[in-house]
Amino acid sequence: MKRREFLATGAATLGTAIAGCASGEGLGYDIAMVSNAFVPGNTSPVPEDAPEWVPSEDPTLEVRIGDTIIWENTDSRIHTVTAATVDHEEAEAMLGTDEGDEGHHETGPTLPSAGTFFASGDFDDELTAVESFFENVSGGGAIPPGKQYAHTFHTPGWYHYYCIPHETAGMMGNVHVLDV
Ligand SMILES: [Cu+2]
Repeated sequence: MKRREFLATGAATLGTAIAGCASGEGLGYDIAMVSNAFVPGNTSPVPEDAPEWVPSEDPTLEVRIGDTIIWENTDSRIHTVTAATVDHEEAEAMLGTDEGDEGHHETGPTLPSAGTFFASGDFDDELTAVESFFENVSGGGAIPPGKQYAHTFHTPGWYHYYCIPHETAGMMGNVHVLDV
């Protein structure tokens, strides 16, 4: 086909790569994992009434209850998807990033409720996820290049997540699950 037609088709394909409907069509994922960043297919601004701990500068994907988000590692290095919790300060101490990190939150991130933690590797909590990454327990939650991680959100609210080895480089993002 002609180059112009090809470009038009490419744009249409990109347009379908939004949360909740990406599976099996378009790019096949909602959030790309690139060098030191999460890149959602589309981002929403963080409103002023969001909790104080939600970093407004991080890319924010808005979804609805029951939506599944698919992250894909489109990079050549490994990454993780790890939700930040009330234990985040302790996790940063383990990561050695607790000093000089302006990105996080005097109050500490809190998930909408207990049982809503998520992480590649399916660990039970944030500290276990970080520990397992460094001790390489069952792969440590690392997502190799070309692989995906998916999570379905059942509880409305704000979620903040990061990549364990690249948080200091600013590899962080937010998910806002709308109550609809
Ligand atoms: Cu990373």
